[in-house]
Amino acid sequence: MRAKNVEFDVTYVNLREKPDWFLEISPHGKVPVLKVDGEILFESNAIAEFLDEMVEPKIHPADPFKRARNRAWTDFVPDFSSAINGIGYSKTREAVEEGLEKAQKALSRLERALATERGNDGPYFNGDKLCLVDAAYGPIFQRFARVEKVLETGLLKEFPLVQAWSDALLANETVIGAVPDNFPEEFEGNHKRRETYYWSRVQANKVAAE
Ligand SMILES: N[C@@H](CCC(=O)N[C@@H](CS)C(=O)NCC(=O)O)C(=O)O
Repeated sequence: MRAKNVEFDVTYVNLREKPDWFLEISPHGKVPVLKVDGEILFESNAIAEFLDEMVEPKIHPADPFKRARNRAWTDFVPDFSSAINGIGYSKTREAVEEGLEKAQKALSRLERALATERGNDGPYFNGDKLCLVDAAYGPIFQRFARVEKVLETGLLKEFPLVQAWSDALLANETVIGAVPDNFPEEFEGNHKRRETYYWSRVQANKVAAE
């Protein structure tokens, strides 16, 4: 919606204590849910495509082949996010190492996609403009960047096209503005509850800095 300059209100939901009104409107009990003109829509990709159909300028490709392949790469998001989030959610250094191996497989697929799909220098998935694939991957890179700042795995170094894509997304105002002001605290709180290795390193760094 930021990419489309649409006016909207956001209600953040505590997913550990889902309110009744939310459970009534969200068929899977998950966020995001979009309410527009009294109608309820759910599932990120369905919402994103709906918005792209309804509000100009379109950011999904006009060419049906390209559009289908864009959808296919957006369908890869759950696998990709599970591989990348696995690193941050690991509870031990050994688990981080295993997570890095899994993530490399997922990243090499994306590296190849960027090399073959685009036919230009980007920096976004389709070229110089943000598209729905970018909107789907942005939050994953954004979260991994916080983890990487602390764990310094160097994971993206082997994947220069993905690295450049991630850099462009992290610098994009639409992506930056997609998280609430208290995102850092929420992010750390989530890792504290999960007792992740990342969180233990954040604590160790704090002690070392004192
Ligand atoms: N396929 C869904 C996945 C949404 C999803 O997993 N949302 C998470 C937060 S990122 C959620 O609401 N989790 C709460 C739960 O599963 O109970 C989409 O893309 O919208």
